Amino acid sequence: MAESVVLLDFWASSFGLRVRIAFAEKGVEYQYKEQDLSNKSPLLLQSNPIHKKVPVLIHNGRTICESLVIVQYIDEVWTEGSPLMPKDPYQRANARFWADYVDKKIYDIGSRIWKSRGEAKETAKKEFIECLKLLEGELGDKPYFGGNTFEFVDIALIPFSCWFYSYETEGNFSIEKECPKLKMWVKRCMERESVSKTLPDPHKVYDFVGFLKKNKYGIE
Ligand code: GS8
Repeated sequence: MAESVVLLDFWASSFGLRVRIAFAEKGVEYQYKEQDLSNKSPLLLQSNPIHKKVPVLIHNGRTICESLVIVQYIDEVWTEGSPLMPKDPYQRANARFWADYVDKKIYDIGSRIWKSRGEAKETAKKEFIECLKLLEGELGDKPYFGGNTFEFVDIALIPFSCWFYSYETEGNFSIEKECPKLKMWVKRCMERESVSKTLPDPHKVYDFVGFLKKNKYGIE
């Protein structure tokens, strides 16, 4: 029986982009089903009844939710190509720690930059730069978070880079100036086809941020 691999996703979702990059790294073909998050489909609601969020992977009729869980699942099921998780248990635990750090911080703080004003915006911006500096410290002088190979933490973080332009423009700061090594890492990752062909144009994301501000949050 032919395999059925279906991804429920939304084009600008950094979480969904992780899954798309993981599939590109593995060279796995899948059916992409764009979701309308303002009017969720019965398929999405049935597939992720707990969180009702994308991404959702439906593999041979069985659903897997949560982007980092899905990336690890992909790595375990499609073993061809280079592994996405480090081999060594300590390195693997460390990778999970930093991916979890990205999850707990970047999206929420980044969103606060463009959703807030005045003092709150300044606080969010400061917190965001602090997070990036910590991540830059973990990267150190390595080409990737995974050392010489593009791995789990790289996949967890790189999708947010297409939102960086929005955070910088809304917050009036420069990631290149604050965290030059992290910016170099973004450029290095963009040299990979799995990343450059998957990530949307940062200007398109910025337009989307403008749309959300106006239509969803009522802020100018
Ligand atoms: C987060 C997914 C998420 O926030 C993961 O998969 O890693 N921890 C989860 N998905 C958003 C789209 S990206 O902003 C989503 O589906 N939102 C719909 C909603 O909140 O109603």
